[in-house]
Amino acid sequence: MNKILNSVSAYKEAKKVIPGGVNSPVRAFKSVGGTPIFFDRGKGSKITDIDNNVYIDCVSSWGPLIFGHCDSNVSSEISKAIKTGTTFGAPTLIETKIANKIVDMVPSIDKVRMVNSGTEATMSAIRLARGFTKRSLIVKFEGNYHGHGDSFLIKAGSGAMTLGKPDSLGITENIAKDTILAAFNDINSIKKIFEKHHKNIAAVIIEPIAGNMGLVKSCSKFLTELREICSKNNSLLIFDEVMTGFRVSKGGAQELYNVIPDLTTLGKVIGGGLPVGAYGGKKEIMDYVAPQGPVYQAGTLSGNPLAMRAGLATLNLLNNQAFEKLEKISSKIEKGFLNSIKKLGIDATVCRVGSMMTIFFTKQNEIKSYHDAKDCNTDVYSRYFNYMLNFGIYIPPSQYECMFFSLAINQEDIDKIINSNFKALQKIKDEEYINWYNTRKISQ
Ligand code: KE4
Repeated sequence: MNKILNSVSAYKEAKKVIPGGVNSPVRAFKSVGGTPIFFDRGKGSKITDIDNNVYIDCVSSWGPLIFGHCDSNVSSEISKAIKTGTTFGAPTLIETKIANKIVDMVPSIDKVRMVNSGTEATMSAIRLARGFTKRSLIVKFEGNYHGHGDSFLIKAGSGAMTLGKPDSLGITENIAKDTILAAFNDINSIKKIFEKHHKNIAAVIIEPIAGNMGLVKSCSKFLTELREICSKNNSLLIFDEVMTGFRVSKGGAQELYNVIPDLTTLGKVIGGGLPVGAYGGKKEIMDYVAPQGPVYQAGTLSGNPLAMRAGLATLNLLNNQAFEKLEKISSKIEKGFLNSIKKLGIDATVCRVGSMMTIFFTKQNEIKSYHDAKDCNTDVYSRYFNYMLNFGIYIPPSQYECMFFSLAINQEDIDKIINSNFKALQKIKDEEYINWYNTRKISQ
């Protein structure tokens, strides 16, 4: 067992001055138990905790670190900004450069505004949608997470789902009434909502590949039909690609599915590990954003050269070869997981798109909805998580999150991840046998 005494004492100290001892709830290990691990350093595919335990990182800081920790190209760009100035609160050339890069890479984006987080991007996108359409209602999907903006914390995924509280205190009735919930992958639930509210719906926001209830793909026709319904009703379709943008392909999920939204929100990879978000879309919509148009949005550090240099360095490295390599890494891991599940006869399934993957502990063959995900066995997941942690593999501390593989993962790492998964599943199988045997003994 890994010694984590320093994390234990660090957590005690942190809780005295930080709510829950963490700066984001999902880091608190609430659904997997035990003390959250405090990390000290990372390099490539490895991260080291403050007790000097080394792990292969399959979280990548929840997605941003597609090239792994301390990538030399990204680091050298960051060091340039440190010497020339990290922020001016005024326009710089690099902002136009990264904007042009995003316009080139993302099919739906003619113009883009940089912000500082995915939450800022999604909050701004729905304000823009309401301003552009002069309508108030927003439709979101159960289990989708779009950051912690008031309008979104209704049956949200990610940390809200992990903590078993899909809603949040502090959201007023007035705010909640303008958010309507639909069922993911259920086009009839959308049709019913539009039949009732059609002229009042400003936008539908969706994770085109859901990553916040674990990984749940959109069924092939679902996004196409959603696009048609929004167009027919003059409601905007917003793809929240904070997780999938520049992650599942150069052009994100919209490129994979060939469905073009009106607005796209971005984050994570776009900042190369520094705080960056963005929202963009069709020129006629984006021109509504201040100071060009009447929809206000602003930010002291939006587009700061430090973060832009890290982001642009990352995007410039994301070529076809990078995605081919990432696909090879990810498919090998997926295959290894599936072989072990089959060999051991474990009730589990794996869902993967590109370098995003989730192992679900369930008897279901496929997870297609929020309710499918909710029916998974989170107790088994928490035991699995702790076994993997002790074998030196860091995966998300929640069944309702995704693994994110980085390009820094090598063949030795892949072998270790697959072997550790086999050992962890073997332990679960042994536990199940022991439980079955003890139950049988009691019943005699
Ligand atoms: P941030 O505000 O955390 O940068 O982005 C919010 C957000 C928006 N949209 C999607 C699809 C997202 O996945 C996120 C944030 N993702 C979570 C992980 N599920 C961030 C981790 C955390 O909350 O600590």
